[in-house]
Amino acid sequence: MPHTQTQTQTQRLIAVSNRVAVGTDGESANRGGLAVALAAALRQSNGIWFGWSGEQTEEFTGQIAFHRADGVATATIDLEAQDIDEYYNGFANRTLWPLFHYRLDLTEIARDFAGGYARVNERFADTLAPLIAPDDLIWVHDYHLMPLGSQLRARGFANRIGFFLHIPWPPPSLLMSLPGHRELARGMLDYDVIGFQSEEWRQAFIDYATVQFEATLEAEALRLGERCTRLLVCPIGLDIDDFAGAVHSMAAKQTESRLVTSAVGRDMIVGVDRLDYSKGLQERFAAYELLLTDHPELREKVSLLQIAPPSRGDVASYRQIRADLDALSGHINGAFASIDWVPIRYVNQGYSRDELFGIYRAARVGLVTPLRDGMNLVAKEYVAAQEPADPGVLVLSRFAGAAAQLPQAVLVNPHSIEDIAEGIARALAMPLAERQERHQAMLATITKHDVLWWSETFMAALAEQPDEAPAPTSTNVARLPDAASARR
Ligand code: ADQ
Repeated sequence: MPHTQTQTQTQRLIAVSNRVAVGTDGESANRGGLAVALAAALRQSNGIWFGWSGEQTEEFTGQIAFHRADGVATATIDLEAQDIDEYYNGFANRTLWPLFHYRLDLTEIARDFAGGYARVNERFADTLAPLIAPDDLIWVHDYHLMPLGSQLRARGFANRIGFFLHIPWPPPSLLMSLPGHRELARGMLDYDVIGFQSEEWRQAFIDYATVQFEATLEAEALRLGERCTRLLVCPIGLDIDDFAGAVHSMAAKQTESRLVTSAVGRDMIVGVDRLDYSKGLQERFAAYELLLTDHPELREKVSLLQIAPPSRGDVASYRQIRADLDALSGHINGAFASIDWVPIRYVNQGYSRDELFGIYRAARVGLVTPLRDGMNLVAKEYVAAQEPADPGVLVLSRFAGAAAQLPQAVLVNPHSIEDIAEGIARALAMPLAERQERHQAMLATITKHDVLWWSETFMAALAEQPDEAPAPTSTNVARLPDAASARR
């Protein structure tokens, strides 16, 4: 049934994501920015967060486990082994993730994967359906659940339903290599609002939908028949107050001073990434090797700390990258180390937010060089952790969504080891006044467009009735810095 009433802030939010990122035992399992932002919106509206528990069950029953964690109601379901293989490890992580990160070479096309993906999205829709009231706002997250909106429409739900894509949307020519691409993309137009991390991903979606479906662009919405989908550029941010609050924590101070003490007279370069082929780690290591080769004066004067906890170990391409990086770091250390200097410290574990803050702060250069990334929060965390009077320099991939918001970083082409090496050398030599100026500008952006701004902006668009939708100059859409003003 169509909405006619004016919507208010009190409408209940149902957030849906593959995993629910708050603990089910009263503890926070993963207090990432997403958890914080959604938790605030969910608490405010007395909402529910629905998703997979992460647990496996013998046979799917659709039984929902309800919990309350940190004041947030969660509803989770268990999946059976075949679902996890075909939907999560299969279509999500072996088909969509590589394809949407422009890695056609790693994209696995398998009918079972597509079938499992459709089945699990139907299971999500069937299980969620009884929880939905007519006025609820539904916010679906990420590439695991793209068809969920159309699955809910097929079950008769006329609620406002929005979708946020955390990763890039690929160019049409890449997407078209996926069997079933039309159905997948067509389903997206059943959402009322789609949020993208950057204008580039939004434009790629428009390019595809206007050609494949003859959808028409009206202001910032795509119209296809009766349905109108608003396309929002809404970059995710940090929980800035919480993150910057780590400056007072004992763990941050201890970690920073431990690193500073161990690196007397040396500049530390830091990388912090999930171990993933999209993060450009092999190229990064090769660039560091080139830096040491071309700049002998930097040997013994710099060190690279790369933190990369393994992820998705069930997928072969992830085991491969791990083996590659072990070999590369061993090779570089073998070639350059001296009795009291190790060029690369490569650490495969996770750290707490406070420890990460201390690590970022001790580093003269933050090296963030993904080959492709929806946003990249590490870039923002590195900037937020710096001491404004003596900040380090962010070296950032042009192909991360974050580059559109942070043109004051030293932007590099992550495919070119020469460009990365030159960027690191520039960062290491940068005078204090320039470092301060660049840092100040980036910090202002990160502070203004934090994670609460992100969720409030999306929620405002979701709650808006179609005839209330603003003209294209709306101020609730991120006005991103002019890329032309970017300094290399
Ligand atoms: P990710 O690909 O996981 O996220 P990213 O945005 O960098 O990438 O987020 C990683 C988070 O994990 C950061 O908050 C970081 O601090 C944390 N992390 C990484 N290594 C860690 C370690 N060793 N110890 C502890 N914490 C660690 C996806 C998309 C991104 C998008 C986000 C959010 O791929 O492009 O920015 O979602 O939308």
